[in-house]
Amino acid sequence: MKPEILMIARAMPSVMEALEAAYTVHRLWEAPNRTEFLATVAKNARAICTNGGVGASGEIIDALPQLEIIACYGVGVDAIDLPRAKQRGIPVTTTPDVLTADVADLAVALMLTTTRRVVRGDTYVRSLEWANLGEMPLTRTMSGKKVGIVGLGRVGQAVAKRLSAFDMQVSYTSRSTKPELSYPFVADLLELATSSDFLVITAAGGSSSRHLVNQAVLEALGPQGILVNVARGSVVDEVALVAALESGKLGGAGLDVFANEPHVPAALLKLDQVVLMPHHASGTLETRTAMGDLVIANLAAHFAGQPLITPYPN
Ligand code: 8YV
Repeated sequence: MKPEILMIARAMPSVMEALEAAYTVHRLWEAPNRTEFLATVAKNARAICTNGGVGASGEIIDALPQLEIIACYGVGVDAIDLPRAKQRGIPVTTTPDVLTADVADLAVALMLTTTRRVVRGDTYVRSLEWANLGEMPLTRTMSGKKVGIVGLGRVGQAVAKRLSAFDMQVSYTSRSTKPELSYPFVADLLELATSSDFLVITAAGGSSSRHLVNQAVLEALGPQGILVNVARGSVVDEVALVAALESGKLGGAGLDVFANEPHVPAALLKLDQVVLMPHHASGTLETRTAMGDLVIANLAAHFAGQPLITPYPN
């Protein structure tokens, strides 16, 4: 008999097919009544398969007495109730490394599209403003400017590496210094924002980083400053972000993540100094396939009694 697993959110079709071939998959997102579904249909699930955005709440973990493992299709574990999982002795796996390059690429793309107004330029051509009004307003240079990276983990380091090709001066703040890297460490985020033209957030989400980027930090980044976030919406005080952008105290923002996804504050939708993406930094066929392969391999290892491939922390 196939082991039963609870899927909290849908994965790409090839991953769904592979999981369905090996397991009896209970799809929580299709359940009209989640509590009832967990208590009846899914109650014998031995694994949870989830993603970085939705995670696994303590309530879901508690609802599954047979639960043995949580496999996350992503690297962020901020939405997984880790203390609850630990209490039950349930290991968690994530998908590190395979998404690093794509997430870093999107961070750089957001920096460029925001500062060079690529989305605005596209509209300018399509709407015939170019033909009718002439040259669009001037944009701002990215190459050679100063960047502050918030959280110099795998993704932050990959962003820094890419930015050296743009002759940018990279500094960072992080939970711990990385003496093996040559970038200057700035302990105080306010100081980092004050001295940066771009602030790029690649830090993990969760309670310790919640609203780290607040009104003071945004205003320190300043009227020409650009904020880029490919980490978690929770790291930024979104109300303060909207206010800083509306008042011109912050120059622009390139955002892949938001506080209450998939809902984005209406005020942000009206601002053309902002470039928005639907939490899609890892959303390429190549990376999502590799992430899916890791989820499948971790579950297979677990059910074969083998060591997990990428247990968290990793
Ligand atoms: C994914 C993420 O978009 O890795 C993470 O933590 O948030 C993203 O890579 C997500 O997990 C897949 O839906």
